Amino acid sequence: MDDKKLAALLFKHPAYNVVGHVRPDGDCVGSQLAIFNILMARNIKCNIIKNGNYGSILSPFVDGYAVVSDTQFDPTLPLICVDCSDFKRVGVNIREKYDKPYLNIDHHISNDKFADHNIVDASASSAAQVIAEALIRENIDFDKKTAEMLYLGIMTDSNRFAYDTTTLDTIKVVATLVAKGIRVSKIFQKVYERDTLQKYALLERFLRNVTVFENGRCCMSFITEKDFMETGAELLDTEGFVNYTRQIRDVEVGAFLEFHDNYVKCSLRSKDAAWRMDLLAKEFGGGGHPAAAGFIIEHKDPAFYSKFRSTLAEHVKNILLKS
Ligand SMILES: [Mn+2]
Repeated sequence: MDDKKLAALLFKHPAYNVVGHVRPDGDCVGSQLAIFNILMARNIKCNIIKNGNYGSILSPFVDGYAVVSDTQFDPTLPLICVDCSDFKRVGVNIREKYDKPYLNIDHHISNDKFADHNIVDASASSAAQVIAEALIRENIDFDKKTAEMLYLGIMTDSNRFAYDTTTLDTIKVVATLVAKGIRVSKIFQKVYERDTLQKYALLERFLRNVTVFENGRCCMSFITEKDFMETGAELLDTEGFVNYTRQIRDVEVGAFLEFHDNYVKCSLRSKDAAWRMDLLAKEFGGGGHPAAAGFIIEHKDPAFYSKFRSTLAEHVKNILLKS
């Protein structure tokens, strides 16, 4: 961490824009809304920039907040980025309006410290944990609503406290959030128990495409744009699908590919950090964490699925050789 004082940075200006990465997830939204609440409590103006669809899961969290579109924000305000490993992650509309963001709050190991001020902790489960730890460390007062948003970010990014990223520090932070009066079951249900039949129809197709290879160590599956169209499922319904590829017995590495008309989105997960999913993702211009990473490429090559399958097998072989 190069900047230790969140309060000094947050309470310096009268107004801000706050943004997360495109295709916002629970950590993005939780971190943005937490920042919003902290600032509003001090009469500091904060605009949440919407740079993607929140979907039916995250929309209820955002309802009632001042949200501006990524084409209509005021670019003269200092920009706070949350949960972005690099500035590209905020999307082109925001990037073209800023030379350099004001503040970068993140937890990706690949974070390139792209802002004037950077609060980055790669040992944290989530950007929300980075924010929560700073609040606690600096004795910055925050309310129950803020605690709920921080919990949302930590719960979703740690995969419900199942990943190794869930450390003693994570649990300590959560203890403080629970002490604020949050109800963890309420937040859990709001995220994980609101499935639609459309999502299950998409999941059915995904499960049909599951294949295991490389002596049972690797698993892959995919869905296509057509699957979304025919099932009526939404983009964010695939959240968590990749976990099925990893949770098969003996599988070490799982990959999930979404073939859209103009791009392919790939999510990578491994049971152990030693499989370095981040390095594999990097080969395709992506990034992430050692056990959870991903990339998006422009879709040009119809043979990408089989090519990627070979690359994945090769990657796993190379790591086995080194161990
Ligand atoms: Mn995150």
